[in-house]
Amino acid sequence: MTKTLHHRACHLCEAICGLTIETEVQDDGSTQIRSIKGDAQDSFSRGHICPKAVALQDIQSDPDRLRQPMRRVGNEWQAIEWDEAFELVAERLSTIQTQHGQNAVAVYQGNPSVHNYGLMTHSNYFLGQLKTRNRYSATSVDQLPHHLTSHLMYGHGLLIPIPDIDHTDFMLILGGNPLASNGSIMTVPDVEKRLKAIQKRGGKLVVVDPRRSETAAIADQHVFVRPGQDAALLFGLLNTLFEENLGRASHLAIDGLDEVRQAIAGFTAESMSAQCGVPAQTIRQLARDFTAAESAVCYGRMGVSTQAFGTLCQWLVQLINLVTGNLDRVGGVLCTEPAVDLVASTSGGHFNRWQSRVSGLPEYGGELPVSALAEEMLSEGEGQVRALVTVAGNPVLSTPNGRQLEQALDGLEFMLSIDFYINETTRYADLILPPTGPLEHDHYDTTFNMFAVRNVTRFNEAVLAKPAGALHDWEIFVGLAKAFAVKTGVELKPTMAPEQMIDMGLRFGSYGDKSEHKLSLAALREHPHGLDLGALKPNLAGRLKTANKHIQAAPAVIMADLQRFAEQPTAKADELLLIGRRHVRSNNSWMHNYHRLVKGKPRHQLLMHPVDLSQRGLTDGQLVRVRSRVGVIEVEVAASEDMMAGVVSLPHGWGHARPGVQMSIASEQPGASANDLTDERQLDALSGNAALNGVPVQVEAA
Ligand SMILES: Nc1nc2c(c(=O)[nH]1)N[C@H]1C(S)=C(S)[C@@H](COP(=O)(O)OP(=O)(O)OC[C@H]3O[C@@H](n4cnc5c(=O)[nH]c(N)nc54)[C@H](O)[C@@H]3O)O[C@H]1N2
Ligand SMILES: Nc1nc2c(c(=O)[nH]1)N[C@H]1C(S)=C(S)[C@@H](COP(=O)(O)OP(=O)(O)OC[C@H]3O[C@@H](n4cnc5c(=O)[nH]c(N)nc54)[C@H](O)[C@@H]3O)O[C@H]1N2
Ligand code: SF4
Ligand SMILES: [Mo]
Repeated sequence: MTKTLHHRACHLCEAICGLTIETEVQDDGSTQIRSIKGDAQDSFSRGHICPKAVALQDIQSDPDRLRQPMRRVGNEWQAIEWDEAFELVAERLSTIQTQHGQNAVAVYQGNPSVHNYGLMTHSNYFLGQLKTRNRYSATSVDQLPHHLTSHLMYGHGLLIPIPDIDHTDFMLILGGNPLASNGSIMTVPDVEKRLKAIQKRGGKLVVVDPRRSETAAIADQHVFVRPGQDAALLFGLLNTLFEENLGRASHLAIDGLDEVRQAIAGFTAESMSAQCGVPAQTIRQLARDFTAAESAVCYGRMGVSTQAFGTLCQWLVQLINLVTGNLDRVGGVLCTEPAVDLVASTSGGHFNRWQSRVSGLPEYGGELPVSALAEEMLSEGEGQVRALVTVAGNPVLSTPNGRQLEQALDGLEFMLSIDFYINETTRYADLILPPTGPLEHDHYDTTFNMFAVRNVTRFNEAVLAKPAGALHDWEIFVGLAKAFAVKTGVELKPTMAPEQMIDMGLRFGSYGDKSEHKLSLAALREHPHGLDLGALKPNLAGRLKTANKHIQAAPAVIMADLQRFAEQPTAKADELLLIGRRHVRSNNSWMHNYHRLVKGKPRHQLLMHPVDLSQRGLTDGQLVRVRSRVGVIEVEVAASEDMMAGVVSLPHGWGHARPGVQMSIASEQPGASANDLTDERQLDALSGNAALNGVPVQVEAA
């Protein structure tokens, strides 16, 4: 029996750890995975691995994973051939568009899309042909405020400054829990060691979070904040920096800073304190500590982008780094210089060129906010959405008011899902096209090298051969594109394989043919543990894509949003506010079907402070009913001293008890969906991003 060692980056989350995977050919000719370990020879991840990567073998062997196209006939699923499937899609979608217009077909792309390079290179080969304005993705339940802020301030939505975690002396984290998430818009394998290294070199870690998270637990200081009110805290911080003259000059050309200073003059630490629940003295001291450090990073992630003032938060984060001289500075925040550079090779994006039909929400980069998707299906009239294509997503569990979306999906004329599970969303599809599994295709990270804390690059071959009759995601898109082009009489430009595109990206990039590195696909194949291209360096002046090559500190649409902030209604004292959380053994909605990840005590409970429990006569472990404007769920409650009083925490991605879901292990421990409570009308109105955090709820005994 032949054993082989493979080196492979893990692309389940943003950390892109190197793995060493041992396979063995069996007597019957099949190949089995023997072990999955961290790759100590990857200089970036240094052997780090988490439990999700070990479960890659479970994804591979999962009997519930689809391996051929499935067509729904009534409540039955029937296998069909690929060509027949492509023909069916082309026929149904072209007919619907002919009858009702191009916008009658909507598209939703989920999170794994950006982790799968073939999806990145080829999804638009087909989806672009649909020419619909109803494009949606997980971006608007996640990081949209980051893109919008970078687009407005730096001229490109992907030009996002990354914490220089390995060199900083002070790290202020708001709304991120990297010990559970392994870092986000900060690709940082081995994050716990890197955070502790800050402390070892005499630096400080401060976490702002309504829950004493795993990251807060190792921090030097943890500050509780009222959910959804980080903007108030950040205004107080920035105001203190101005008022106490704590700023440091920047080498960058900046427009609009005086305008900002004047506009926020009234937002003092004292006036912001009640709103965010942080004492004014704490806010002022935080500003002083931040500037006293030789270098410092302010980093705000998921928890602060998915709230009512998410874009203001991300803008304020940028300004705090900028005003203290930490933007584009070693030990502060720096932009990457990736080997395949989407900032250099694409335009800066656009915002609010058109709006959603029903609620008038703004597009960003050609996509509309997903909170509008259900109403675009349910509201009759010209332009109503009648068909949907989902790609690597599960919006029923991952977008606000999932129950309303279910109702909308049920009324569609046609739905196609490109996914390998029959889950809470794809069960509504007429047709499911399953791609190869994660170890069956090769990998180059087009997305997360852009956000890594070092400049790194790595190409890896598939670990397992593509099974006979299977197609990769990109091949599915090529098949769909061809069938659709024939049906609609469009002449399709030829395409090439993803790896050839990467080869071109590498060779034309700044480490390519014209550089000393001479990077190409062939060169990367010789370095299966990845290549380190060095620490991040100051480079922003040369990378800015604004018209006058200056940083725009006071973009007009952001300045206009200050009014909305100032006018927000004061919160009711007695209401509980719902927030979310992640766990290292869970991955959004789709990794609950692997025994090794879900075994042990349940992790989907509602966390609640003991005082809030006793006030309601509730006890630890009991079943409770949680109610919001849009819905009600039942879930077990767990008492937790780590919660801020008045705040409850529920992880998203659970709620697998829906009929028709074919995920046997996930269904045994279904949990409840946080997004049966989140509200599609609660938005960061500026960007249209969903405000998933800070949702008012009531909790009572079930
Ligand atoms: N309340 C609340 N809601 C949230 C969040 C929260 O914190 N709280 N987080 C939000 C965030 S940050 C995100 S990113 C979204 C995620 O939301 P989504 O992206 O909608 O959902 P996922 O759970 O990531 O589902 C991924 C799907 O892709 C499939 N899949 C996996 N790999 C592949 C592949 O290679 N190819 C194809 N074709 N399919 C694949 C899986 O089977 C699964 O069905 O959820 C958001 N929703
Ligand atoms: N294990 C695991 N890793 C993952 C994922 C996963 O599902 N599981 N998902 C991946 C994805 S798609 C993403 S986007 C990233 C996200 O990665 P992170 O941004 O690190 O997200 P979370 O781990 O959800 O941490 C968000 C924190 O925000 C806090 N929070 C909630 N509301 C507020 C608020 O109003 N203010 C403040 N200051 N804090 C608040 C929560 O308590 C929580 O601790 O993780 C990625 N990595
Ligand atoms: S942290 Fe875990 S899931 Fe993320 S890349 Fe590393 S091994 Fe994979
Ligand atoms: Mo995400």
